[in-house]
Amino acid sequence: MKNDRFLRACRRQPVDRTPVWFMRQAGRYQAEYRAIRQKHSLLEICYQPELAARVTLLPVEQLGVDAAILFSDIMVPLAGMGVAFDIVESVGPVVEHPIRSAGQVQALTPLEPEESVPYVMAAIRILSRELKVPLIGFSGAPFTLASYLIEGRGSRTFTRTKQMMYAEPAVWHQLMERLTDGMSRYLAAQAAAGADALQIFDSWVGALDEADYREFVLPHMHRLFTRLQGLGVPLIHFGVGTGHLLHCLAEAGGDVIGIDWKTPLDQGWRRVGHGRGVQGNLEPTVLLGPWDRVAARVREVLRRAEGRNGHIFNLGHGVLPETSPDALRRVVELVHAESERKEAR
Ligand code: 1CP
Repeated sequence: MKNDRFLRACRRQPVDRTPVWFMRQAGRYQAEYRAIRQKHSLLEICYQPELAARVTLLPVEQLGVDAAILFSDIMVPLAGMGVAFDIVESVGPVVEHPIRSAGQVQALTPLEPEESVPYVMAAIRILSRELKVPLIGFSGAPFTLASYLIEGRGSRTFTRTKQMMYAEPAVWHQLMERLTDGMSRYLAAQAAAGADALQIFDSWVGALDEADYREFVLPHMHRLFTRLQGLGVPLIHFGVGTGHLLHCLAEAGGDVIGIDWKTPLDQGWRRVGHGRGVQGNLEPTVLLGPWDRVAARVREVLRRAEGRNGHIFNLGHGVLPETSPDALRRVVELVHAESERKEAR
């Protein structure tokens, strides 16, 4: 039988132990991943289902986490919408022709996931046969994807993205609608192929204030979550630097809201509302420090969760490449040991 404590926590049901997984749990901190990357580019891994499945499985075997996340990238489905891009060493995604005009938005093609990104669904089918823990499928959220499409690469200030929002709101909303439509089809196809839960990464939306989030993002996210609700799988809504927006993220949708490390978990959970689950929120960099400090900070996160149903332990953002696999393994053990509930179930 599959380990279901992650799915039970998503639904705020009692669990025997707090479930734990890590964003970016497959990656550079693993010697096995680095060895595979010597031979294959990141996109090659994404495009070969057997390879993507193998990389997805690595941390599950090594760390004992309670969920797997599909190895892919938020940019991958955009290839199916006619966007040419690459993922460049130590830069990240680079878009060949950044979107700056209404014509370019109109030229985006509707996503047909099974036709244009069949390898993603093939990897999910392999994994749902092989895994003993639930599989998390994912996509980028429209704002975060739009920021890469408009800036052409990662950004610290999101100047051009905001410029389009303010100066050409009609074009902005049209782009957000296309991305919302594409990602809702993409996520539905992942659930149909066997993904047990779906996480929507709005990694960079913390760059907006509440008024701009409400005007330029929330209606699209609300539409996305409304469409996904019917799939019957738990939905996780995550962003970084969103302490000031957590109530808006909850309003937009998601069964579980991700909390980054800058907001204490109990405060974040109050802002989200106790009627939802939360995921988080150990500061990822703490893992580079001595074990005593790591253990104290893990206990602090659990203390702030107060044993309430609906907590999924994670980092506040992705695992850093400098992290030792051993530290992650010990965190999994500690979370399980500290959170063991005697009379659950
Ligand atoms: O080869 C490498 O190791 C390069 C680093 C890398 C990795 C491991 C990139 C380039 N993408 C990925 C895989 C990836 N991307 C996963 C699966 C790994 C896992 O979680 O186990 C996932 C979920 C993503 C999603 C992703 N890509 C996000 C959202 C999550 C987040 O971290 O906030 C974002 C923003 C991206 C863009 C991206 N892709 C790669 C990099 C270095 C970046 C960020 C660049 C930037 O700062 O703008």
